[in-house]
Amino acid sequence: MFCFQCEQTAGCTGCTGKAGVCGKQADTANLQDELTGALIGLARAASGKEPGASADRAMLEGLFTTITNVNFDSETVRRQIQAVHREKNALAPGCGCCSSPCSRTDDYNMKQLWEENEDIRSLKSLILFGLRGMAAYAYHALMLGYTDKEVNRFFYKGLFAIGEDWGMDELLPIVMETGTVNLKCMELLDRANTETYGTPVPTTVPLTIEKGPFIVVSGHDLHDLYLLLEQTKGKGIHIYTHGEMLPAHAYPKLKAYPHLKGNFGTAWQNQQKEFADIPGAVLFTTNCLMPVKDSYRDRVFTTEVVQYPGIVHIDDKKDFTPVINKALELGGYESDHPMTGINGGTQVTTGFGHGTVLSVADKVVEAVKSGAIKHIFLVGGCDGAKPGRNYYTEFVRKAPKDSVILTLACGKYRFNDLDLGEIGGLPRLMDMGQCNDAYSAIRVALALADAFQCGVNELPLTLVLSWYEQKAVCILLTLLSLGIKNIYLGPTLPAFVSPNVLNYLVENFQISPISTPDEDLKKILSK
Ligand code: FSO
Ligand code: SF4
Repeated sequence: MFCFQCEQTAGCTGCTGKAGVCGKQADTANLQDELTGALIGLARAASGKEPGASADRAMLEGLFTTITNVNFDSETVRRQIQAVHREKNALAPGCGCCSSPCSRTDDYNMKQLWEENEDIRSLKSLILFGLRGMAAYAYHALMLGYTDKEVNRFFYKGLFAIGEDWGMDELLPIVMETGTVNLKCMELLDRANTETYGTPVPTTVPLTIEKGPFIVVSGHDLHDLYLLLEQTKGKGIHIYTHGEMLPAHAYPKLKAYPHLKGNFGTAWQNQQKEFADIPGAVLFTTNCLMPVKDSYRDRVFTTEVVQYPGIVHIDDKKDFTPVINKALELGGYESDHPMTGINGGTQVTTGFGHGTVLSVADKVVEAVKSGAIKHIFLVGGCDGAKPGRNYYTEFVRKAPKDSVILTLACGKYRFNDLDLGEIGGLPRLMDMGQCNDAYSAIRVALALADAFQCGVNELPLTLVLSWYEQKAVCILLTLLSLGIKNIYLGPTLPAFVSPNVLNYLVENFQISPISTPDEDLKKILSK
C-alpha cells in the first residue's frame, strides 16, 4: 500500500507496509486505489457525454469512501468497484467486448500516480484529495435533495486530468478550479442545510450527559441526525452530538426536539478513550471513525458510506431500530454524568454562521472602526492526534483581548470551552459550524471587505488553520482560488506538497507554516 493523504501519515512521508497510521489495512488501501482507478475510468468513459444521476451517485460515494477514517471494510469497497464498472459500461457500452481495444476508457493504475515525478504527483494529489473532500459535501447536499450539475461535472473533469500525461501548466489551473468549484459546493450544502433545518442561531450546548438511555451521533450528516431524532421521539432516549455534529444544535428545526440534549466528549481523536465502556449507543454518519476497541464494539453503528468490519451498518432504508434497542438495553448512566471540554469548561456555544454574524454586521464594522475590535482571527480546521496541536489552544488564549476569534470544524475542541468574554455585546469566540461552514467565514470576510471598501487581504483578519484530512484540502484550495493570502497552516505541512509546489504557494499566496503562538501573533499584529 501507499497512502499519504492525511496529516498523520507515517514519518510525514507516506503509509506503507501492512497498515496505515489510521488503522486502514493494506488490502483495503489497495482496493481504495483500485476504486479510485475505476472512477478515473468512469471519468474517461464520460468524456463528451452526459452521465446520469446513478453515475454521479457512484462517483460521490466512491470518492467519499476513500477519505481518511471513513471506510475500513474491503468488502464494501469491492462492491463499489463493481458499481462503478456497471456505470462505466452503461456510458461506453461497446468497450467491454471491443475486438481492438484503444484503452481510452481503461481504469487507471494508481501506481503510476504514486511513482510520478514529485511535482506532477503533488499537483495531481491536490486535485484528487480536494475532490475527495468536496465529494463528501456534495453527498450531504444530495441526501437533502440538493445537487448541482456544474459541481457534479467537475468530479469527472478533475479525475480525467489525473489520468492524463499532463504537465504543471495544464494541472495548476485545475488545482485552482477545484477550489472554485468547492466554493459552489459548500454554498450548495449551506443552502441545503439552512433551507431544510433553518438558519443557525447562537446556542449554548451543555456537556453533561443526563441519566437514562442515550445515543451519541457523530459525523457531519444533519439528515441522519434528523431521522434519528424522529425515530426516537417519545422513547425516553436522549440524543447527544459528537465531534463535527455539534453545530446541529443551532439549527431551529433540530433544536426543536427536546430530547436533543447536549454534546458528548471532545474531538474525534479522543473517541477510543471517551467511548470505552460507554453505556449508550454511538452512530457514525461520516468520518472520523477510528479502529473500534472491544470495550465498545457492540454499541457502535455506522451508516452512509462509513463501514467497519463486524460493525452493524444501517442501510439506506434508515431503520435505526438496532441503535435504539442497543441504547435501551444499555440504559445509560444512573445519574447525571458531568463531562467537560479539554480546558475544564462545562458548556460550549455554536450557531454563529453567516446568517447570525451578518445580521450584526453593522455592530462588527462599528467596533472595528472605533478600534474596539483590533483584529479578527479565524482559527479553524481539523483536530488530530499528533502533538503540537496545543498551539491552537495557546494561540487563542494569548490572542489580545481586543480581538475576536471565529472558529469552525473540529479543531475548535482545543479551545471552545474557554470563556473569552465579550467585545461590544459580541462574544469574542464565535463558532461558525462544521468544516463546510468555511462558506460562512468566506461570506463574512467578503461582506467586511465590502463594508470597508477594500480587498479581503487588506482587512485586519488572519486565518490560522489546522489540517488533518481531505476536506481541509478542498477548503484550502477554495481560499487560494479566492486570492486569500498570508494563511498560517499547521501543525505540519502536507507530505504531498513537493518543495517546488510549496515554493509556488509561498511566493503567490505567502502561506506560512505555524511557528509558536507568541512569534506568529507578534508577526501578525505588527503588520
Ligand atoms: Fe474534523 Fe474529521 Fe470536518 Fe475533517 S471531524 S477532521 S476536516 O473529518 O471533516 O472537521
Ligand atoms: Fe496513512 Fe492517512 Fe492514508 Fe491512513 S489516510 S493510510 S493515516 S496517510
